[in-house]
Amino acid sequence: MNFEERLAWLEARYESLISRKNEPVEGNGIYERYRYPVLTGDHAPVFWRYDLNRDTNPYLMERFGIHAAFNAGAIRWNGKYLLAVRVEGADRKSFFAMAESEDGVSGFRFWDRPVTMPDFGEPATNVYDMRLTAHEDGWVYGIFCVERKDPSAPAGDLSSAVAAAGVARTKNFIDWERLPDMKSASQQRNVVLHPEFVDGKYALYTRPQDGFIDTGSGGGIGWALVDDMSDVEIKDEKIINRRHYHTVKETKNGEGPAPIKTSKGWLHLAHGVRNCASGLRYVLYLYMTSLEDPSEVIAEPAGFFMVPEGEEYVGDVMNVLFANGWIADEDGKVFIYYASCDTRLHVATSTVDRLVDYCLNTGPDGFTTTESVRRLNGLIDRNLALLDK
Ligand code: M1P
Repeated sequence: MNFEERLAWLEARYESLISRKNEPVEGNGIYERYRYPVLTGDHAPVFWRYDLNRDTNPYLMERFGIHAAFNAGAIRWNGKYLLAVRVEGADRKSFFAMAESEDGVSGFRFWDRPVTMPDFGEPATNVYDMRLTAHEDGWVYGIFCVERKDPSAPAGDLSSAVAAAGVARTKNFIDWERLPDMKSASQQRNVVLHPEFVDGKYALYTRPQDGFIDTGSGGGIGWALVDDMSDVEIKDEKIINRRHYHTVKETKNGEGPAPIKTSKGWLHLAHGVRNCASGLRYVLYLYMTSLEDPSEVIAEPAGFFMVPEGEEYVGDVMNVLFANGWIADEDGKVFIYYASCDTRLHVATSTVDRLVDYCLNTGPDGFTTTESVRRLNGLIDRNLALLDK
C-alpha cells in the first residue's frame, strides 16, 4: 500500500471499530455482559499513533504505540457517558484520557487530547486507576495511584516501588487542579472518595498496604474521615471490609468506584484477590453499607459477582477483572465498566434494584464447605417442593 492507501485503510479500520454496535448477552439474571470490549488500545485515534506527515514518516509507521485501555473511572456528564481511562503506551507508562459515548455501551471515542495532569512534587513515574467522585461540595474529584521507584530499594533492585494516592479536581475534565498527594503511614492504592459529607467531613475508602504489591498487615478496605481535600493526611483509619481466609479476598481487596446510594443502603463494587498456582486471581464482588453509617457493612453476598470469562482471562496480567467505574442512570440502569487482564475495558449492565436484590438475598460466606452444602440443600429442598418432586 502506498502512503494514501495506507492512511485510508488505517482511518477506515478505526471508524469501523468505533462505530461497531455492541449487544447484550443473556446471563445469570444479575447483570448482562456486552459482546465486545468498549475500549482497547486500538480505539486510540490514528493521529495519536502515527506521524501523518509523509516527509517525516514516508512508510506511515506507528510512532507512538498505544498498547492498552482499561481501568476507567466513569461519570454521567452533559448527557454523555464519560470515562477517565487508563491508557498504557508501548513504553509501559499509563496516562489518563477521556472517552465518551452516547449510549454507554457502544461508540466510545477518545477526546482529541489525553489529560495533562499537573504534577505534584517529584513527577510520578506512573499514574493509574482514577476514581471519579462528583462530590456534594460541587467538584468532581479524581483520586488515582501515583507510583514512584522506592528510594530505599537496594542497588540493583529496579522493581520496588512506592504507591500513594494522588488527588485532583475538575469541573470540565480538561483543566485539573492538582492537590497534594495524600499522606499516610502506609502505602496506599485504591483510595476512593465517598460522594457525601459524613459528620461534616470528607470520607475516604482506603487500602493500606505494607508494600507495593503485598498488603501485608493491611487488613482490607479502610475508612477515614478528613477535614478537607486540599491537604489530606490519613490518620485514623478503620478497616470496614476485611480480608478473610479462603474467600475471594484472601490476599487483598480494594474499593472499586464510589458507592451508589440506594433506598436500602450504599451499594459498593470492589475487587478481591487470591493467590493460586497460576498467580494472583482478581475478581469483582459487591457489598452494601448502611445509609446512617456508610462504614457499617449490612450485606455481602458470598464469593464473586464477576470473574473473567473467555477472552477476558487472557492479557498482559492474566486472570484479572478490575473495576473502578460505574454509572447509575436516573431510571436505575447501572453500567459497570470492568477491565480484563490490564488490557481492555468491557461493560455489563444491570439495575440498582437487581444489584440490591442480589446483595440482600444471596447468603454471606459461611466459611466452611459444610455450611455451603447445607445452604445448597435448603435451596434444592424448596425448589423440589415447588417442582412437586
Ligand atoms: O494487575 C491487577 C491490578 O493490580 C493492582 O491492584 P491492587 O492494588 O488491588 O493489587 C493495580 O495495579 C491495578 O491497576 C491492576 O489492575
